[in-house]
Amino acid sequence: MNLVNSLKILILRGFTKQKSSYFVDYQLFNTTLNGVLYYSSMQESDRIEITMGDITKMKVDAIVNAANSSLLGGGGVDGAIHRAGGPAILEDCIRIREKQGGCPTGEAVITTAGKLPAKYVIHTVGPVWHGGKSSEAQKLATCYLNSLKLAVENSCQTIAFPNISTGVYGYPKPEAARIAFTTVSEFLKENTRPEKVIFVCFDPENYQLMNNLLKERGNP
Ligand code: AR6
Repeated sequence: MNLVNSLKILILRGFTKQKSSYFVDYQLFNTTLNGVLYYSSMQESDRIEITMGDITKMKVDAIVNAANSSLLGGGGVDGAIHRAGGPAILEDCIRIREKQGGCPTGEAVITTAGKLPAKYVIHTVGPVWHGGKSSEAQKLATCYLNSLKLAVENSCQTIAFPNISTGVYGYPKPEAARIAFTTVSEFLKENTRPEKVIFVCFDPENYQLMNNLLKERGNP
């Protein structure tokens, strides 16, 4: 009996959908049987984690730096990454500057992570907050998007983000959190990689905001 004929005598009698599975009743010749079909119900929000702490300590494939266009380092998370990662990061940044100049707002570049536990640092330049009428939202979304694309191109399965632009650059935290969360969620919906995105918050307000967004999407 070939496959087509065997399928003709297998009649689906009904099914009930449960979380992650279908209970199926089917008829084979004169016998009614049942079985369970499992399927993956993983949502993009299952691939997002929120944590509080210092991003330089993260053992992930890539951590993202909230850099400035010069790529020569600065304060905040940028300063922390260069201090903890050592001179190899700056050397790579200088090589990139020699090739392409600096890094425009919204763009991203990748370097070694030097002495950090991560494999790479992805440096992106967030927008300075000027009141919201200078395409800040679109530029901030592009930072997340370009960092994710660069991570995928470099086979990174895990990536950690700080709350880009919410420090020295003055972006209002609630709006920045929503842009970060939405942009990352949409990317994960369309792409199987990276497997995991971690938002590493350094202050309780950002941590609370990000957690609220994750809860809105149905995660505990
Ligand atoms: N781990 C995780 N997050 C951190 C850490 C850390 N170790 N340190 C600070 N943050 P900022 P920006 C958080 O100012 O606003 C630099 O001088 C911080 O609490 O680092 O994008 C660059 O060179 C805040 O929520 O970056 C640029 O000139 C977030 O990281 C400029 O600042 C971003 O704050 C970029 O400004």
